[in-house]
Amino acid sequence: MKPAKAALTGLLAIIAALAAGHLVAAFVGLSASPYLAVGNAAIDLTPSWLKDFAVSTFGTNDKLVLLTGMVIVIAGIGVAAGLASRTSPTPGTVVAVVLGVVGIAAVLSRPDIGQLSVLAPLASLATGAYVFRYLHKEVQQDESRRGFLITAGLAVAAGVTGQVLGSRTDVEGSRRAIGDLTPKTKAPEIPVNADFAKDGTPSFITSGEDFYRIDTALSVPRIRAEEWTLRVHGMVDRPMVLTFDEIRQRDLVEETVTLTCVSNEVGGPYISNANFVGIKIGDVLREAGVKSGADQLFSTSDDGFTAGSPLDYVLERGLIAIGMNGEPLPAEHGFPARLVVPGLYGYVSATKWVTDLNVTTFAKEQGYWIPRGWAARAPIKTMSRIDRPKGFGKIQGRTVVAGTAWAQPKGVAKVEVRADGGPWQEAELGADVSDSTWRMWRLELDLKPGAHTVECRATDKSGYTQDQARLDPVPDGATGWHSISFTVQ
Ligand SMILES: Nc1nc2c(c(=O)[nH]1)N[C@H]1C(S)=C(S)[C@@H](COP(=O)(O)O)O[C@H]1N2
Ligand SMILES: [Mo]
Repeated sequence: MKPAKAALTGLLAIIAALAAGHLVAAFVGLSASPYLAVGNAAIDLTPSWLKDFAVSTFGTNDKLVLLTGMVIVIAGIGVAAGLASRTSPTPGTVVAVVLGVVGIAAVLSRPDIGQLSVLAPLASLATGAYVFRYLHKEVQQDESRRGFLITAGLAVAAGVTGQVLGSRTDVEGSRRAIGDLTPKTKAPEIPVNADFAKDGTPSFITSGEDFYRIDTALSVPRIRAEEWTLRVHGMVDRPMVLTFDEIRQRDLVEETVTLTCVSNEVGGPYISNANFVGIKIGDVLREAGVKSGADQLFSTSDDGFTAGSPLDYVLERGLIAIGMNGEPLPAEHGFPARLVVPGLYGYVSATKWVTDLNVTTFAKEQGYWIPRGWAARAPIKTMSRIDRPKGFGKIQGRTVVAGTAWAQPKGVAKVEVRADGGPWQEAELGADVSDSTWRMWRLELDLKPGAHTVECRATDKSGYTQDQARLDPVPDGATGWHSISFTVQ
């Protein structure tokens, strides 16, 4: 057999094998693609000094460098296997089987991949062995041209189809593959009297679908956990790169935290509450060793959004969250990981799809919204909202006023309500779950038929009662008492 034809036989067989694996992986989770699984296993096996070197040398191209290197190695193996099989197809078949087994081992070694995923490297093994023997026979019968063309065509079609199908379902596959996130420290059980949902407050825990969503992303960044990394650098002694697996293998904590958007108007909807699972940023930063003089944690998302958080807040209570309400984060809320810092508005803390943590100073870096007119430092203001009655509603019978109050991280101590400018009356409060969460309240009023206006105001645990002055959300959050007008019939 001519060397060129022998080499091409090996090369095409290996391409066909990878393409078949990629196609099957589109259905069982793209990270099961033998090609990607071997790459990810290589990343995991890489010592962290080499990883840090690759990231600092090639930046975000480090993955491209790795995958290109793998193409060259794999092509080389294919050519060598072909050349070794000039008289008999056995050596090439053995290579196909050995590579298939390596692929299976790579897939099985990944803790984030389900059992079914093994079908992808199995498909590669079978295709590689079959195509190699088929081409080998065609070459010996001098009908190689047709065989080469068919194989190349089918391989390209399978690979492209796998990539298109796979990258579409990709993120959901990656989320599913993660399965349950079991925190070592669970958030305390939410007592039944934490909300007054039947009186019109939101439910204490907001579901992923109901959770408010604010971001600058035109399309939700689609990042798979298997390929995601978080870089920690800047004013630290030991820069680090964390993978999703490294984070989930640490002691996970669960905390109930209420997120709030600075652009929320008085009475507005941009506030929600969830059980977040993750690790303490403080633990990571202490491992990295924060240098003196740093006062800002500057976080960057995959889509380029940035936020700057005061380092003291972050060290005390910041989380790198990978789960929300018992599941991996929903794609819209930052999958695979986001920051959650109780007490800070989202735009200066809650970076979704976070990929980079830079320990720096406020003097040096400005987050996305700061040059656009918003304050660099934005702790959440003590506020409250009336959820029922609805504005301009009509009420039959007794009047129940119910709502929400928040003052993360101080906590809500008291909510008062008044009708028609009369005396303030203290509302009944829902269970005090955590100072990082909202607190629900309700009050029954005895109002005569006719038009009425009710107002509410919260007092936090530091003793501060929220300001009456109506301020716009720009630059650091709205203030003012929420009021609702309605009619009792
Ligand atoms: N990547 C990214 N993260 C982001 C934002 C963004 O625009 N891009 N918006 C922030 C703002 S302003 C808020 S209020 C919170 C909202 O988080 P949520 O959409 O999960 O409720 O995310 C923060 N994180
Ligand atoms: Mo926000």
